[in-house]
Amino acid sequence: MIKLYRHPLSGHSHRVELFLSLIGQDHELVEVDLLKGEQKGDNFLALNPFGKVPVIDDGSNGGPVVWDSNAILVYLARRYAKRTWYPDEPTVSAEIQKWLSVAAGDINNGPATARLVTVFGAGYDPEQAKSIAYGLFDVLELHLTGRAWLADANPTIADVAGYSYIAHAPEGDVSLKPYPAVRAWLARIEALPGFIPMQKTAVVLAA
Ligand SMILES: N[C@@H](CCC(=O)N[C@@H](CS)C(=O)NCC(=O)O)C(=O)O
Repeated sequence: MIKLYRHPLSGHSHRVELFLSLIGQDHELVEVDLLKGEQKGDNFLALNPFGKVPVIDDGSNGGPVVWDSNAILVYLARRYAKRTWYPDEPTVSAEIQKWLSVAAGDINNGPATARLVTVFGAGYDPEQAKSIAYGLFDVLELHLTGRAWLADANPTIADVAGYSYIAHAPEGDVSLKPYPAVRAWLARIEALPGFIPMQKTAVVLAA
């Protein structure tokens, strides 16, 4: 069975857990205690030299260890999912890659970083993170107006990669209220069979 090393409040971990659930793939969750620094211990560094969750170990199915949430989505989609989650037509796969890059860029530097400050007290500049988040949401709102999914006519791994930190942006004091098309897209993901939410945190500032 696939082992998923994760932390319950990590959006990067949640996107992988969400995808495993959406495609109905059996897996075992292995908790990594980030607050105690377990991710920087020798055992975990042997899995991911960057010392970050998520990581999957698919060794029991003859597969690899994969770190990086987006790389894991690509692996799982190609190996276990229906083709529609990651079609290989050049135009669609380029569209998907654009949004995976946005997930690793502005989503990470915007809503994810703003939430790191409010929820975990991380020492980043909250105003800079919020400004990146609102800039991103302005673009997303336009992109999702008149479109159901980010990259194709069906949901793809681009939507999965985008979901967790955008849905939890209010925990970082970033409001989703001005963005009805973004909220409708989140609701469409939440209505998919197999959807599982990420645990909410105690610190929730703006709705
Ligand atoms: N690019 C990585 C980022 C993963 C990441 O930032 N993980 C955070 C949790 S959300 C982590 O493990 N942080 C612990 C640390 O940096 O010590 C991915 O997409 O998987």
